[in-house]
Amino acid sequence: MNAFETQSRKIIHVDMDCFYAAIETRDFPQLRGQPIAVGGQPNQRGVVATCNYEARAFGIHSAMPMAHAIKKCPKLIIRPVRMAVYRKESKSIQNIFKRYTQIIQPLSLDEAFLDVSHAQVCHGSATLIAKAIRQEIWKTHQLTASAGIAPNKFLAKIASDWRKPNGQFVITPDQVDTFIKTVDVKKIFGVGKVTAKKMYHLGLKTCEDLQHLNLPQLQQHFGSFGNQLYHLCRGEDDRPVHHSNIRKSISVEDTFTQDLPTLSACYTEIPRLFEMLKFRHLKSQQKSEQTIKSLYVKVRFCNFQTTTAQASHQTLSPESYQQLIQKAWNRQQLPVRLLGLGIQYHNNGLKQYTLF
Ligand code: DCP
Ligand code: MG
Repeated sequence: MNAFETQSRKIIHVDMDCFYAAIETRDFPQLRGQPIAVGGQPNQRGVVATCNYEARAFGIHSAMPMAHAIKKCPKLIIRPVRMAVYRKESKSIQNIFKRYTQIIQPLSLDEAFLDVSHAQVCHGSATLIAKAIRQEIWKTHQLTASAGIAPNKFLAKIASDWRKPNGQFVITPDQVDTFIKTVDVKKIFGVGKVTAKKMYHLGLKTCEDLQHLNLPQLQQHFGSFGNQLYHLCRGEDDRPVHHSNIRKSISVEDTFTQDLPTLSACYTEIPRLFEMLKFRHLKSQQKSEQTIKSLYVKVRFCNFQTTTAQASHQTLSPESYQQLIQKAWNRQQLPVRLLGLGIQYHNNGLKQYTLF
């Protein structure tokens, strides 16, 4: 990603409000206005998956044992988890996102990141897109969603919590410096209970406190996480939104009208196939930058048996494919009816951080 793109990205984080509980009250309107929790029964050591705001007022929250929840609120209505229903709703909500952008990364059934940097709808305004999406979810599903709009994923996720429920919050690029200073270190992904405790002991409560430490100091206290912290506490996060359309691999192949009789006949086909592959690779790089993990070939012999060979490479070269074809061909040494060349990509970005 180049500097221009990093600066100008527009990311939306959409998070449904009390997702499972909201579906329950929508489908069973007689429950409206009462404290309800979705989850397992208290006598079966069930836990709260989620609960509505009426229940939250009693101090009930996700992951709390249901037995504990019912003690806090004896009138609590417990609804069983209807996973199939929630999944269907989730899928249908994701279809709404697709009308605004193709770059969608669902994080769970009720949350997703959307990259709308290049979206044309709503005059390209991320604020208006978020509003339109939320309105459409309400109109078609009678469910409310909250959204955060920011130049990156980290900030967008924080922002979506700011006006919950049924609201949205925008952090413009020029507001990042001021905004991030007040953010609690616990909001930083990767900072779990243990790290948060350590930070509090060091007197580090906000991102501003973290900013006072230089990179070697952060590394000294937090090891390899220090480098990420250095950027995150400044509101910097260049992780791309990973849409499922991102290709994990691309390939080209050709079936020949006449079998290629020898290995050297196979070699003569490499330049043409290689050019086709290179073209597709470059085109795919324009959509999202991905690094090459390995190269592979597919060889189908005249007896219809197919074999593949693969090797780790960081760059494309016809020579690498020649070696792979030789390796695959040697297994049968028969005339060849189909040849394919392929590239496997790294799952970039995801390996860098693990969210949740
Ligand atoms: N969930 C779960 N177990 C948890 C946390 C969540 O099963 N420990 C499920 C139930 C939630 C859904 O995932 O409805 C989404 O989780 P959120 O944390 O986004 O919680 P909600 O959407 O319920 O509430 P909020 O309005 O705070 O987003
Ligand atoms: Mg939610």
